[in-house]
Amino acid sequence: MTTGFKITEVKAREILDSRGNPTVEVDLKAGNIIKRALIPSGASTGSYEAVELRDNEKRYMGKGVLKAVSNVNNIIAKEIIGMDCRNQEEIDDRMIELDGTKNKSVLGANAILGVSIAAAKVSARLMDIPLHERLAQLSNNKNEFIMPVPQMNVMNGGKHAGIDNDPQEHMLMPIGAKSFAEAVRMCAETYQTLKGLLKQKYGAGGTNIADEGGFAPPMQSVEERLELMLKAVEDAGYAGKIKFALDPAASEFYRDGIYNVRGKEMTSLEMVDFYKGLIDKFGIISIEDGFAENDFTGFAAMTKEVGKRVQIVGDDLLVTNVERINMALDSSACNSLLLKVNQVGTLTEAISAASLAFKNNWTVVVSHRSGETEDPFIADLVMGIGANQTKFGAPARSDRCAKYNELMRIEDQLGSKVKYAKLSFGN
Ligand code: 2PG
Ligand code: MG
Repeated sequence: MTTGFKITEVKAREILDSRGNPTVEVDLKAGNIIKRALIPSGASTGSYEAVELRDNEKRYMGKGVLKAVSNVNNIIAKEIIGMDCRNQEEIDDRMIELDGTKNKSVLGANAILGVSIAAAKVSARLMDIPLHERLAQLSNNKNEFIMPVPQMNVMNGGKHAGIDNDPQEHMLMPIGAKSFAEAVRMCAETYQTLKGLLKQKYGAGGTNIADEGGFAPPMQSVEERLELMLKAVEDAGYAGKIKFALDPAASEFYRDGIYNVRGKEMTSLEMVDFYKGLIDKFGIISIEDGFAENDFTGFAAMTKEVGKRVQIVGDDLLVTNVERINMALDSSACNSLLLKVNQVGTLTEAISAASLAFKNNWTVVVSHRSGETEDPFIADLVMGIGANQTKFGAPARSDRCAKYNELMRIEDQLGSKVKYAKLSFGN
């Protein structure tokens, strides 16, 4: 190994995320380069996710992450210092071994992931290549780079807006854009148009926003939200060019075999009909977590009914985990993976999850968490692995825009060589 690639310092600290809760950041040094990774945090988390270690003590209402910080500084650092920062798999394996559990409950996925991502960033810089190129190397992606189609969450409900028994995300998908910058503009204009419509209808209070920057007006149903979104798209001049996606996050309103959507109780099969109605009426082309995390039967029924024309995405269902993806493949439960690195806790494992999805002709959507930071890492990740779709929240608030801005920079730097993704569904 050239000594210039040897990891010489690893240092974690506690910082705040976009919700004002503590999270972990890690600085890692090799050669003369120090890079930093900031870790996001979910609210509607799946029960099969890797463990986000919290202190459960008085400070920060139990949400402190000093144990995770100490695990990086006192346990992981000792093992990792001296390793070659280019050996991503070895670094990640070493941490997995050190933790020794299936769900990273000893050291914490938040501790481990910080080191994993920081190592990838430092290696890219030392190899003198852009981060997205380095991530393409790590994921063995030899295709041309393609700009992704974003799913932008402009109307928030459910846990992210503090409403019970309510679908969570109502998103714009600008499939008719010619470039990523144009996709961002189309969605940002629609977002501002929607803001105007909400202000007219409810006054200033109607434009309050929730965790991911989308509006959380006092509306009673998904239909009402989608209707206003449709009007905003038309008023902004993008009819037909922007389609819709939903993430109901259905585990949050499922109990004892019954889904409760704002007081309306439905079985899995009734939910399939409910979604089919929305798909036809509003031009929805993607539905994530339309069913609860263990309702493989509901997911499979939905995929069978509409899976040829609609993207059926597994989030809590799959938790970026190869074992869960294999279960979904066995039961034909979905046709798309939502990829969240902190659900599994290392870059290497997240890349394996994406590879398995691609190998089975699924699509992959690279996603933020509802609690985010200013780290734009996932923008490089979507380019690197060639996922073609992102989910980064509304085109508002710096924690969300950091990712859109990073992708616009990458597009600008790649110039005319880079094309905007054409999706295989929804056209
Ligand atoms: C989701 C995510 C991100 P959270 O359900 O897809 O939008 O929410 O990070 O709260 O799990
Ligand atoms: Mg989700």
